[in-house]
Formats: sequence, structure tokens, C-alpha cells
Amino acid sequence: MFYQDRRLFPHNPTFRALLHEGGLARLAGQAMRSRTVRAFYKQVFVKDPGTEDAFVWHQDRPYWNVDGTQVCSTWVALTPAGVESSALELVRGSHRWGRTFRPEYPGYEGCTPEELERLLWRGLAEYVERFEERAPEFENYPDDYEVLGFEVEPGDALLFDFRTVHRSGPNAGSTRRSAISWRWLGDDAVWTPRPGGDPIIRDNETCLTFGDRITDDACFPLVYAR
Ligand SMILES: O=C(O)CCC(=O)C(=O)O
Repeated sequence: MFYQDRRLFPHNPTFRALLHEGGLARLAGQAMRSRTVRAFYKQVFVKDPGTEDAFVWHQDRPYWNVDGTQVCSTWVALTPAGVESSALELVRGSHRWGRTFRPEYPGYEGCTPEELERLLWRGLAEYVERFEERAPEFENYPDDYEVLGFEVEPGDALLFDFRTVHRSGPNAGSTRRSAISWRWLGDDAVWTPRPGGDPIIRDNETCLTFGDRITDDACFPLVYAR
């Protein structure tokens, strides 16, 4: 009941055309103060009514084999949603904390690192053990953290840094909740493949090597340039 798919534009001409329409890359460029914006990947999230699975508090940074200060997502609602029906919630200012929490894998909560590695990909057990801090349940500390939630209509977009803590709760509404996240890379983004990092784009698919500024139009299409 919680469905995800990703890396849609390399294989799907409709999604590829949408990359260049709609102005999302320009908005990302403005928000990141970046002269250029490249597409990393995009991801669809669908939660049917009654879905109890949450995508717990997390940041995108520890999953991804890229780094920098100009990396963001635009989460676009495809259906109306509020927090009770699983719209995204974000913790204000968390991109500036200098903290990176251990990544969590929806549907695999409670698995040991070894089980995660067996079920997902090689190197993951050692990778997750490197993160000492797990994300707290921010909603339980209203004096310390401000949780932002939004009522969204189809076409509304939430734009957030890849270090921003966010989550989507269960869908207690009566209708399907769908959204699509477009992942954007700005001027200072670099390629940082690590054993156990999420193999969204594999190291052997790009001509980039560790620490390179993101170029490689075939893997990371240039969508916006000021
Ligand atoms: O829409 C969701 O359920 C989760 C979205 C999310 O975590 C993201 O876009 O990074």
C-alpha cells in the first residue's frame, strides 16, 4: 500500500519531457542560489488510504552518493493531502544543524544491519553502522523543534534541502495520496560514491570519479542554466 518507483526519466519519455517543463529546476536554482541545476533522479511515492507505514524522520543526504550545499528536492503533490493523509512534514532549520542521522529504510524498520544488507545491497551493514545518531521523534519535543506540515493541492510543490529532516506519516484519509520528488544538483554538488551508499546511480554508470563536480550530461542532465 506504500508504493515507490524511481529513476523514471532515463527510461520514460514522458517523465524526461517533464524535466524540462514546469519550471521546477529554475525554482530549485533560485532557492539554492545556483547558476546551474542538473537532474539527479526522481521518485514517485503512492500511499493508498489506510496505509499504516510511515516513512520515518530522515534526511536524504545519508542515502545519496552526492554531496554539497546545493542539493535539494521538489516534492510535488499529485493529489490533495494534509498531514493526517500523509503529506510531507519537515523540521524547520534542520539543514543547518551539521548533524546527519542514520538512514532508515521504509518497510525494513527493526532489521539488523546484516539483515538490511542481505535484503537490499552489498556494503549496507557497515555503512549504516557508521552513523552514530538516530533521528529522534521530533514531534515529542515541541519546545526544541518546530515541525512544519502543509495542506497541499495537486501541483503544489515543497522545496527542501537534502539535509532537511522530513517524514510522511500513515495515510488515515479516505483517498490515495501520491507525490513525485524531483532531485536537483546545483553548482557545488560533487559525486561521492561510497560502499553501501544507495545505488540509485551506480559508480560504473558515470564517467565521474569520487569528489568530481557533477558534470556528465548523460547521467545528470543539465536542466537549468542562468
Ligand atoms: O512522499 C513520501 O512519502 C516521502 C517523500 C520523501 O521522503 C522525499 O521526497 O524525500
